Parts: sequence; C-alpha cells; structure tokens
Amino acid sequence: MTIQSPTTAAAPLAPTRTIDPDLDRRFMAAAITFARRNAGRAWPNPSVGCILVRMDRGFPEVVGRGVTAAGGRPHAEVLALRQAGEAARGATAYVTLEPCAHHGRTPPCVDSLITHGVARVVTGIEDPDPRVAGRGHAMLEASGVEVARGVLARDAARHHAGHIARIRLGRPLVSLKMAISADGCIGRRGAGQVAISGPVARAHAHALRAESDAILVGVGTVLEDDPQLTCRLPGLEDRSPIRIVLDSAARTPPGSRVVAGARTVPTWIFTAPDAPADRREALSIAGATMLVAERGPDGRMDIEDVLFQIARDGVTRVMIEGGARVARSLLDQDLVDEVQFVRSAVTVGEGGVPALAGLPVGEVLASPRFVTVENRPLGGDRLVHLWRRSIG
Ligand code: AOF
Ligand code: ZN
Repeated sequence: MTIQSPTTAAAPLAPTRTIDPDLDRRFMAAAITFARRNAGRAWPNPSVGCILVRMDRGFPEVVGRGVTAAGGRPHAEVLALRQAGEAARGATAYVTLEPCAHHGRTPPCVDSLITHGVARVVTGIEDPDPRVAGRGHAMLEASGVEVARGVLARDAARHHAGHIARIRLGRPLVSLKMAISADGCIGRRGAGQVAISGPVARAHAHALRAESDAILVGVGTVLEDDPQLTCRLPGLEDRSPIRIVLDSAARTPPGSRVVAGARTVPTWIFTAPDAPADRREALSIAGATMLVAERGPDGRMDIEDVLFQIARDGVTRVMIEGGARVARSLLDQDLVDEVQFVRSAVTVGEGGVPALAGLPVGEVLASPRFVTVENRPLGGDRLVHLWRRSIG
C-alpha cells in the first residue's frame, strides 16, 4: 500500500531534538480534556482529541485542534489538520487514541497525518478496533513519522473506556450513579422524588448525563419519580443522552415525562416479548422507541441482553440512575465499571428505600473489584468515585 504522499516533505527540524516528556504529558492531558467536549455525542465512535503543536521556534505553539464531531465524523485528526493547514508540516500531533488505519467513509487518519507532513505522533492508547489495533502506529512508523505511544495511557484509557468496552466486551461502559442518604437510602417509598443531594451534586449529575451516550432506569423509577432524565445545565440542554427504560410488562405511563418528551430526546423502552401489545403500541404512538429483550432467570429484564443490544446500536457509555434493583442486578452480575456515589447527610428514615436492595453500600466500597479514584466534597455532599480495577 502506498501511503507516502508526494507532497510529504522532511520535517523542518529533527523532532528528536525537541522531545520533552513533561511537555508530551501536558499536551496529552490537554488533548484528553479537549476530547471530553464531545463525550456523549460522538457515539458510535470514541470522542478523540487531537492537538497539533509546532516546536520549531523554541517554544510550543498550538496550530490546530480537533475533537471527533457529533455523530462520529469527521475524526479529530482531520479537523485539527484542516485548522492547521500548512502549519501542520513538521508539527507533533497529540492524539488520545491511535489514529485510524482503515478506509471508512473517509481515508484513514494516518494517511492525512502523513500527507500533511506531521513529523511526530504522540498517542495515549492503541485503538482496540480490529481494523486499527496497532496498524495505525505501524503505518506511521513505516512512513518515517516518529511515534511515541502510551503517554498518559491510564487517563486516555479511562476517557476511552466506553469505546474499549464496546469493542472488547460488546457492551457499553456501565457507570452507576446514585445519591445515597446517611441511612443508606435513595428515596422513600411512595414519596416521589426525595431531595437527598444538594445543588452542586445535582449539577454534577447533569454534567455526567451530558457526557453519557445513554441513561438507563428501571420502570419503578419512572412510576415512582416521573423523572425527565435530561441534562438541564444552562447551555448544555442539547446534550441530553438517550433515555432507556427497562420495563418488562410495558407499565410506563404514556403520559410520563420520559415519554412525553421522546420526540425531542429519544426514549427507548425495553419490554419482554410477552408484554401486552396494546400498551406497547400506546407507548410507540406516544413517541417512544419500543424494543424487546429477553427475561432473565428472575423474570425481570435480562440487563446483559439489553446492554449487548444498545452497544450494537452504537452506545459506548451508559449511566445507570436507578432504581435499587437495577443497580443490585448489575453489581451482582459484575456489569458495573464505574461507580459514583454521592453521600449526603440527609436522613430518610421511615419508609426509606435501601440504595442497593439489600446489598450494603460498604460492601461495594470495600470490594477488591474497584479502586477509589476520587473521594471529595461536592457542595454539602461527598463524592465517592470508583473504577473497575482492571480499567485502572
Ligand atoms: C480516529 N480519530 O477521531 C476517531 C477514531 O466508522 P468510521 O470510519 O468513522 O471509524 C470508526 C472507528 O474509528 C472507531 O471504531 C475507532 O476505531 C476509530 N475512531 N479514530 O483516528 C477519531 N473517532
Ligand atoms: Zn481516523
């Protein structure tokens, strides 16, 4: 395969002279931060960040930036190269994920990087997509582009954990988020929405929604709370994820808020194959997308089947917002990759709904399956943030 373009010229400065590991880490950190801009919107693709930096005037100069566009294309590198134009020649590209090597609707990013004369490419992690999987790095090197791999690899892997899960496991990254009272509850039976966390934690939760491709709840949460499950942070209203309801018997009321708003923000309702057809139809007419998944051995929806299905539809990262039984099943089946518990000082008392349907919260916190990556105040509450140990 010929990937060297006739317009490729030698870099104006030998790149090895300017390599500074600290600078590499700083620009990779910047690329990861930039990449987060389209988290929740780039699916089915990963939201990649690319920063092009020239080093030839004795100090670093950013000449182009790109983040994978909403819907997954154009890719980050193409946008950064477009911005840099001729200034890309001899520059270093900091890319959170190995540039792609396959011909999709557009030529591979490695070809574009080579054609534009980029001298050096620094990446966070290898792309697990079998169409790329090391070939991007190899093609760059074969063309004389210097490659540095694995810079801030752990941070890049966390950022791209949804893409990695979807490619490797065939399911999205599952992120469990819950506001938990001092007495271990998420609400009070029959009381609708109970204020457990404060305004700072609420804003945090809405920002998490914005960065997720989808948000999933059990029908119990819809019946109890009638939540909207949208992102309502000023300026981020168009970042609401797909709303998914697990509802084996199609009990979701067609007049509920998740269904009423389904023509603006999509709502997918998974029912069992034997759910009453008339109720399914009413929900479909009201605007919801009706899907079918198997029942598990306990008679409830088989959540793993749902996860496989939504990954096939392109979802890379799903946030779980309730209720207790959905959370418990996911934990029992070892399907939780990230946990964000907001611990509040509020006490629910009589009628309280235990957060994890009988599983003590402390057991999750102490589980060797997870590592604590953050434990910090969030307004008047406390955020305890865990990651699956194998993701780091
Ligand atoms: C990059 N830069 O910004 C992204 C990449 O369907 P396609 O042709 O868009 O390719 C999707 C694959 O490209 C995806 O699975 C992942 O491997 C890679 N994503 N690669 O070079 C980007 N988003
Ligand atoms: Zn690409």
